[in-house]
Amino acid sequence: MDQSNRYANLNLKEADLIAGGKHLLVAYKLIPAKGYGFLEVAAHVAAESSTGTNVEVSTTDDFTRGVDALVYEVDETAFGDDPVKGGGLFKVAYPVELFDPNLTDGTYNISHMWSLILGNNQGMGDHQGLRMLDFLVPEMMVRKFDGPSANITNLWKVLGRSETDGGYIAGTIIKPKLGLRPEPFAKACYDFWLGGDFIKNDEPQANQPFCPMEVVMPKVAEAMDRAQQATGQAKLFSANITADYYKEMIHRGDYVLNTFAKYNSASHVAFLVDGFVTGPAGVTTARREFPDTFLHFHRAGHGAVTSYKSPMGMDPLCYMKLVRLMGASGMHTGTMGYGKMEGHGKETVLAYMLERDECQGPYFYQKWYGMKATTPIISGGMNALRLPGFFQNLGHGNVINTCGGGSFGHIDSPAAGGISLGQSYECWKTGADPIEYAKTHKEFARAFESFPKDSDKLFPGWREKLGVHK
Ligand code: RUB
Ligand code: MG
Repeated sequence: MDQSNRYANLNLKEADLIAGGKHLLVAYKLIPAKGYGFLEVAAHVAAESSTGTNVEVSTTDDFTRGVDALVYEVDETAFGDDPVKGGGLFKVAYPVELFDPNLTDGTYNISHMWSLILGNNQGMGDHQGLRMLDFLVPEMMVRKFDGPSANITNLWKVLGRSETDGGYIAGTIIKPKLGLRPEPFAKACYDFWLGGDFIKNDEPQANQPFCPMEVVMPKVAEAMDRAQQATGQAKLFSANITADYYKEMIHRGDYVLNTFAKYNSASHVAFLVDGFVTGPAGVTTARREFPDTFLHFHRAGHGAVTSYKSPMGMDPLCYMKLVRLMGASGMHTGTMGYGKMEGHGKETVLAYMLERDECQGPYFYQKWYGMKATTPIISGGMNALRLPGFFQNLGHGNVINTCGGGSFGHIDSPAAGGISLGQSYECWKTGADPIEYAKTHKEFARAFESFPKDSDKLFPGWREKLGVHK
């Protein structure tokens, strides 16, 4: 049934909708299934995502019609006819009345918003692809989401740095991903902390029988204390507290904080939550139960909905916006084409959307009205050689970066790996030529020998220039 006479109004002007502040706007890419018209399917999306279904229902009244979501802009050929990347563009205006304030405190919740704007419409049979490209949240809604309570400024404070421009946080992920028992795990932490700032649990490291949390965490806390004494510097640990049940998550969080508190280091702890698999409920549990602890949003699994390989799901930018609204302190943005995960250089907007108070997205200019920034976390196949190009592309280095292979793959030691990361940042910040810089910075220089494939690609002729003949 073509519902475009009810769920589309192409006379509405976007500028008026934005000025009115009473709608949440969404831009979608659509490939209709064979035999269906573009506007017909777009209108079905608006219906299915608001007041309608695929047929007229007798229970609809005038009030119901007043809160219909409406298609207000259509460009059927915007992206061409490629079966994955192609399709047309349409935009929908959702009245704010459709969204769900909490019973307890009137704040909005992402679970509901997500299921409305990218829920049932994903499974509709009359399209071959429906992907959310961007959305605009009006001020009255932005102000009623939790947003972050902590971010990189809290970590800079612990590290004794400037709280406005504290610079790069050099981190790692304990590798191997699984299979370390408590002693070797804590040793790996200590060895890295001799050279770097921040360690995170790899996302599957939890409470396995070969490395129980209640055995390994005390050892990690003790290793942190020793590393702090050995280096005279503060160190940070992001502990995985992901769990299905909120009480289990809170229990893990309390346990970790109490364990580090024995060394006065509770503020040196962040909580890693696999926010894609726990969903907003898991993230909000951590955000609200532990507002003083940096909430590290790891996004394992997100590719199932954000990959550019799919005509479905949402662009990563939308995911960043959802995560800032939820209140994560830090969020993985990928490496913008410089590491091993899918991505490209123009994705700097993912970081800017998290950090800035106003940011131009691909379709909408989002204002955050003073909501705290979410810190970009750069991770996935990075090392000291890849970082200068990354910083250059992003334009700054006020990020957390975790290099697992890039630290534990350094040929000298994990500490040398950690030092090489900090040197790489200094090299970029001072505008030095990486080869010249390597001549006087041993750990950075040895990164060239540790990752020769990258060296060959990024710095051709490096062997001759650095006198390496092996
Ligand atoms: C990286 C790693 C992280 C991924 C996540 O290990 O284990 O979980 O970076 O990716 P390594 P993303 O540094 O050895 O590659 O940040 O894209 O979500
Ligand atoms: Mg990982």
